[in-house]
Amino acid sequence: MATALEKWVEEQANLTKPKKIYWCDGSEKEAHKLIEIGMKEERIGEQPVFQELNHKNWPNSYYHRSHPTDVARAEHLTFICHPNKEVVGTNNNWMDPKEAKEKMTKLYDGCMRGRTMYVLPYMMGHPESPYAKACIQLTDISYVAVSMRIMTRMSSDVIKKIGDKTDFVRGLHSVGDFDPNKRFIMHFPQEQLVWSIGSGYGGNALLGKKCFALRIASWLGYQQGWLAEHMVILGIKDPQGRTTYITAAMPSACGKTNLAMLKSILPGYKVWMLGDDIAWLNIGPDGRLYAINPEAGLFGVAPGTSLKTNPNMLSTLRNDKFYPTLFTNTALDVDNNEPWWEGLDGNPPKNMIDWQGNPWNKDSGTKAAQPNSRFTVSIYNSSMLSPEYDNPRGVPISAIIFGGRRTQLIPLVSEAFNWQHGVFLGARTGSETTAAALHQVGVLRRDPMAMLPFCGYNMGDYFGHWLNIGKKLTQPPKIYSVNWFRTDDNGKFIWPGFGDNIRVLKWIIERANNEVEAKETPIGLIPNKEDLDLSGLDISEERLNKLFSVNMSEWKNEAEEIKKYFEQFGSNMPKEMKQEADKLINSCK
Ligand code: SAT
Ligand code: MN
Repeated sequence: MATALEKWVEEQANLTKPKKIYWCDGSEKEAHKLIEIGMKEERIGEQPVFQELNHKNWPNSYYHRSHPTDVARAEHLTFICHPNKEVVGTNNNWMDPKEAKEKMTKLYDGCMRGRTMYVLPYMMGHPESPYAKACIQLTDISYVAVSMRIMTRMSSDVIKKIGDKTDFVRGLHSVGDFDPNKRFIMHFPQEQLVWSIGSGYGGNALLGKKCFALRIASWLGYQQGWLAEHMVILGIKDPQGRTTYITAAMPSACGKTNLAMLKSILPGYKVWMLGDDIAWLNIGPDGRLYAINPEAGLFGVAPGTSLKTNPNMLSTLRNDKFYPTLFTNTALDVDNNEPWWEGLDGNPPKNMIDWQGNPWNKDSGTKAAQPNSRFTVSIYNSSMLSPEYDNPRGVPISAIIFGGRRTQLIPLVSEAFNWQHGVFLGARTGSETTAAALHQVGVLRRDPMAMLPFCGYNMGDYFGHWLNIGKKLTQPPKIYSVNWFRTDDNGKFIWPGFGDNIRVLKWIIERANNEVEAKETPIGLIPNKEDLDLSGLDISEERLNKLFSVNMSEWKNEAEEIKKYFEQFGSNMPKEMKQEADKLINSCK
């Protein structure tokens, strides 16, 4: 008798009509074979799917160029499909599941003709974790199969684990013909199902990541009493040998990955990384909040990664432990057959081609690497991976940080008065746009909890869910706001950032462990001067004051804008969030 899994795979094959079906086992031997297929057999246009890079300098590394129209997540083509539009909220594109299925069935019909369908069995989370989920993705391109081996725990054991059960997470993915007009990413939360076609890139195609581990998982968490969050997880070891675990959410271009891999400049402090993108947060038996990273790899933006900004990442990328490492849409140093990107240390090499394969030099007037070019590398290749990473129960979280890029207004760090105020700090999160992000520079975009593109249900209900989780925690983490990006009157950053951010983390863990007092302001608790460790840092009293200054007339505007922003989430918005905004407005009088 065929299992539910076998039947489902057969049905999808009847629809998509691949030449053959290949069940992956997740082994290294198989990864070699898939890379080989990507180099010799499969193509995107004229291009092979993989090219080998210089293994002397970049061990186990391969290069991939995506279709030129397919270089980032396609939010306008991403839908949540639930019969009730209200459940989905104004924060998502909505489609009725029946309509979505009809539309996609037409596009999927025969889309894998002449291609191989890879069946990828993978776990999100450690297989022994009570919080882990067994998943199957089908795809028709070796790049996605290999990427999923890096990003998840892929193994044929997952097939055994699923057995004849029906409740596994399903994803069907095809690159189709890369036509942007026939590109869709459809989520069916009630069925734990994702259907994606037309893209082979990142979050559109690696369905365990944003599609499942955030959009569908946030919905599951809402039903089941846990949280799926867009957060890094790290442990900070202090000179006493104690490790305090924290999570942090930040919109893109705020240095989230650099924070996850922070190299401390304070002696005796060490950061252990547990995750750089996604955290699943569950209430433990002791009433504390426990975090696991459901992923097993890092899918990071290459441009800007250097020995200065993230030395740990560069050594991770050059580690040969886990096979393979992928570079997607970076530029290429032709003479040395090495990847290159803007912001990498040193001058651009002489003989270069850009991410589309055209000759490039610094006078070309374009970027050599696609600004969203990426590396895909196993988390096990990082020398700073926490020894607790594989702990099935996760790690107990003492502090949650919300950050954004704000050149004005928001102090370097502040602590919420309580959980509800902390949820408000998360909900107001926003970031000013940078040149890297193809929009007008310096415009504030709100991105509550950095989850706006990833919350799989009504944002108002999501805030309500956060408030409820707080009520169930007997030992809730403290909640913080950070802002590394405040500028002086000349537009220069006041705070050095990067490795110096450990000074802020130090204060946060001391507060979380009830070891220092703090100063009350209307917007939250800020450090007493003597408690922020500034040893070895040359910063004037005046600049320090500016970092922490609270200007109440500016805050009044902010509070009113936040209140207005919340209105779009309609009647599902919990009254507590409006109350917090009103409290802030009143304290500005
Ligand atoms: O492409 S991903 O969604 O995985 C990465 C990102 O855009 O944050
Ligand atoms: Mn992300």
